Amino acid sequence: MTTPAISIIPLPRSIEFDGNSRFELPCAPTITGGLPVSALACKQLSKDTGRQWQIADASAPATVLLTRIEETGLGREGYDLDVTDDGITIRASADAGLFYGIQTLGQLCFPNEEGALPHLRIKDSPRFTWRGMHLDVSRHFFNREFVRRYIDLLARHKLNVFHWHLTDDDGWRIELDCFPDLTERTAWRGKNEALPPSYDTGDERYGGYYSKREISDIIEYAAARNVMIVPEIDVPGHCKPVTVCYPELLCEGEISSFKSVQDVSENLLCAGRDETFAFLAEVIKEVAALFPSPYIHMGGDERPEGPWEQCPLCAHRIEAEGLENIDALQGYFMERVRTLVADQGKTMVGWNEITHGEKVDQSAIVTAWQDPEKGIEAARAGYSVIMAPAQHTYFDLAQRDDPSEPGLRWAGVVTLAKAYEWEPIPDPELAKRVLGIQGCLWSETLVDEARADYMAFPRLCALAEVAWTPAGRQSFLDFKERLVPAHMSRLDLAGVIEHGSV
Ligand code: TNX
Repeated sequence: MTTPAISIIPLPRSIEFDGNSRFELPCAPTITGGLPVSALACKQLSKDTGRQWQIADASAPATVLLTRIEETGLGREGYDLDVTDDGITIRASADAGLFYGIQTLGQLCFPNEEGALPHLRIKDSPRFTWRGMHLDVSRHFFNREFVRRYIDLLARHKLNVFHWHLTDDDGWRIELDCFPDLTERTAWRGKNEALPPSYDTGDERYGGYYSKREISDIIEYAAARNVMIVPEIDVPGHCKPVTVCYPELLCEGEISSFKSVQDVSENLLCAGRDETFAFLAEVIKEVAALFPSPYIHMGGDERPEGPWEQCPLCAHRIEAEGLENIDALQGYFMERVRTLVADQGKTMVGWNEITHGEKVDQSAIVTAWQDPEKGIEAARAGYSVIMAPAQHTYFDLAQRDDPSEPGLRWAGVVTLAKAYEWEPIPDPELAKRVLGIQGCLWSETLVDEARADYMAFPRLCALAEVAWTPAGRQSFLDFKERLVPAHMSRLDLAGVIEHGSV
């Protein structure tokens, strides 16, 4: 018997073929059971296969039967999928599993020239519970249609977290009733705007933001696809819009000459002023009410040196709180922020610098970005960790050595092989602290949607397989065979405008 060519990404936990028989897809396939997943499935499968999928009426036998069963032994995101002479059955214990079964079915159906599926049985469930992708919408703005397509593409790759980097020095993108100035004034940059021009967008007025209504719609769109949205409000650095609107939150003293890594001045909130925390309490309260996710990302990365070191108010805070040094002040700041998040019944996530000064409670979650060692350190210190080492997961970095290749290079070049070949749990003893992995798409160089796609794909496909497939089943060579041409044609179909090297 020859193994039929099927190209599923991410590769399922197990696939068994049953002889050489095949099941012919009818011209108008039907789905039964599993509402509301089945309605979405009909839409997606019709688009992907060019056939008219419909919800079956109960009297006729259906092409696909979706069943919720008590226990599959595969968790809430797991499913099993059977193709026999009688048709296709997908079983799962929750909608998430049914949805993922449908994604796999979609890949069995396209590309598929014969219009027939081999008899098989797939048993599948994810390796990690946190399978994320991030998007920076501040350095360049991406409209809601792009964000929806991005979420759809995440879901098709069985990724389940969208980390939405909503605020940074180059634009505030989330509408808040408590501080409407933030979007009215600093969602825009340009020659005559509150924020100066940056990242090649020149003198013209450039920017945009999402209204609360639009955000709620996107949350709903994501939830239907088993994607949780974790919003990020990045503090205390990366806060230029905040300090433009509310300069009273800046440190005292001569601070304008201090610059952040990205060469931005006056983007750091003062740790000595109580007003800073009063401001953050209101912001966090409104963000917590808007997003159903139990997590809020509060940043904590890349605090520029200088302002806190020379600020009399920060010096006073250090003394009053008995803090040892500036690192401890940073820890103090993020721990106070964590408490504000916890007051809203949520858990704070932060970039690995939140461990500086050893003040932040271990209930916070750490996104380890600088290198894998940072993740190991945080896990050893008792934090749950999301592994996002730039060397493997930063898709804003160039994907080839070629100097003409777009993208940053501060952590080297992230080839497709590097995005695929890495182990998120370098030390088995820390396994239970590693919640999962995440890719990041920072947008300094993402001048438009085509460029964003070019940087994200196909590296995102590699990330998805590292996040989902058991380590022992991963093989870069095999992945590439599934990627080209089959999966690349799916990316085209899903609207990916341009893609990077394979
Ligand atoms: C570091 S990752 C940053 C971002 C940049 C990114 C560019 C992190 C927490 N901070 O502000 O956009 O590098 O790769």
